[in-house]
Amino acid sequence: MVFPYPLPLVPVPVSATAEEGRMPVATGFRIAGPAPAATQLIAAIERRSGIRLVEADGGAEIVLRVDSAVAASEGYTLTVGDRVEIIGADDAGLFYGFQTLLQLLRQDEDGSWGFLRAQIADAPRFPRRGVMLDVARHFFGVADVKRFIDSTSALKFNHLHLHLSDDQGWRIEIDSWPLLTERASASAANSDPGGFYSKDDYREIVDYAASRHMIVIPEIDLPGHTHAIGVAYPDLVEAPVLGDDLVADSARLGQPLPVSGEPYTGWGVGHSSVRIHEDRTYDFIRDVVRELTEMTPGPYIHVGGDESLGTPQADFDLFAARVTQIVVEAGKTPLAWHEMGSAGDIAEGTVGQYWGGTTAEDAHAAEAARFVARGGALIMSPSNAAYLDMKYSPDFPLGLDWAGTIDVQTAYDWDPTAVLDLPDAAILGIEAPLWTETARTWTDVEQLVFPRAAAHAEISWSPRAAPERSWESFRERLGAMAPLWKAEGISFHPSAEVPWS
Ligand code: TNX
Repeated sequence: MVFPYPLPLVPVPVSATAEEGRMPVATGFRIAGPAPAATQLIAAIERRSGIRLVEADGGAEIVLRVDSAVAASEGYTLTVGDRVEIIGADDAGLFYGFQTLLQLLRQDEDGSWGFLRAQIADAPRFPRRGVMLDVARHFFGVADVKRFIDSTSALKFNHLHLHLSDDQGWRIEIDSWPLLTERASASAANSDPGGFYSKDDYREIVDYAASRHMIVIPEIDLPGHTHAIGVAYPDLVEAPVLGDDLVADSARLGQPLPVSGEPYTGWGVGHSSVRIHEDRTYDFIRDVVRELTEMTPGPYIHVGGDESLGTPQADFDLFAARVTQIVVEAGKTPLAWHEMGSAGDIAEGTVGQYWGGTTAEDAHAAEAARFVARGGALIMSPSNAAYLDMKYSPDFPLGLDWAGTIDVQTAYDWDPTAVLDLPDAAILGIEAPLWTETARTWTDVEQLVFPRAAAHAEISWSPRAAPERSWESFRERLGAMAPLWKAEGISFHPSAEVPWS
């Protein structure tokens, strides 16, 4: 049988032709290809179906190889006929090719398994396809982060941004400033338990991510979102700014106000700032950036810059210039939330992360444009479409709603190059951030992330002109992901917008 068109693939490939019938697959079938792709595919097929393939040098039914001529970087071709052949343009392309193959693995009514026959040629629209996990508001350990890497790399995401510090806690061991983790890591939002990554933990995450072709971007949020730094080192920060909004919101939510030197467990923002005019502040930042650089093979260090309402504007601008320069001097590319574009002289090449709406306010658009004027580029995270922590609907039990509610269709129906009035080449791609004020458990995280991250994956991978690149097709194909996600134990939210199979 021909699988009812469209083929059940997310993100949808550049080109895909369904062919008649299935190629049966059973235990003992042979697979030939380079490590680690072959072993990763064997493990994934077994998790999904219980079928155990064996590695073989010749005569294999499934052949994997790399040939840079087949597609652009990260691309691949995949043929399922009487055998399977996947050719990656590079190792990442091979990895994405077998993720597509896993989506073609289906069980028949009689219980037997097969790959849907198809011919596919594929490559990504954007080089930067990211997700963010906020481990500061609520902490999630190495095993959870590995799960996150598995489930998002399967959707062809290739960057993992870890939000490692915020008012509520500091999450990464820094040898030269040991009190950060000794004193400021045990706390979290809602007075839940905190935690931190040792350097070995962090390296384990980086290595695991690399084996799934994901680059880790560490973020230390500065100069605001820094209350926890003051719990460890009081002389690095200013006294909390208790603005009217913070006082009113805290009373409404029944949350405490920040108190100097004590852990903060509420969700209010904009009350904390490092001291902008002290040399010791920059000694601290240089040390942290140096140690992060030593354990981060990827090109970026994210220095935050969002919602620094506790920092006077002139001080903020001065700080933005200095902190981005420190990252450049450490040999990395600075990344910052778009507000840092208010400063005239952020370091050249700094990349901005835009979190305004899909209809940009003038001030946000001007700040974003500044990164491009300084030779940098942008990553798009519009909060009313890409934020994974907004509620799906007003009555959804998890999430916030300050940027609106984001159902699956809203997560899908926007275009990264249509938000700002900038050349398409200035947009590196997108990132879908998960802030975790309301996500207290890993199940909470997965409910918010899935299925919306699949929409963001298609926006960042699939060309706008790809056949089937439409909401009507997407919701059908997304529904067909249910058996895969169930086999992987992913607690996705079964939104009523999607016909789940
Ligand atoms: C805004 S937008 C934040 C975070 C919060 C989030 C909650 C931005 C860069 N910062 O501090 O966690 O809203 O949705």
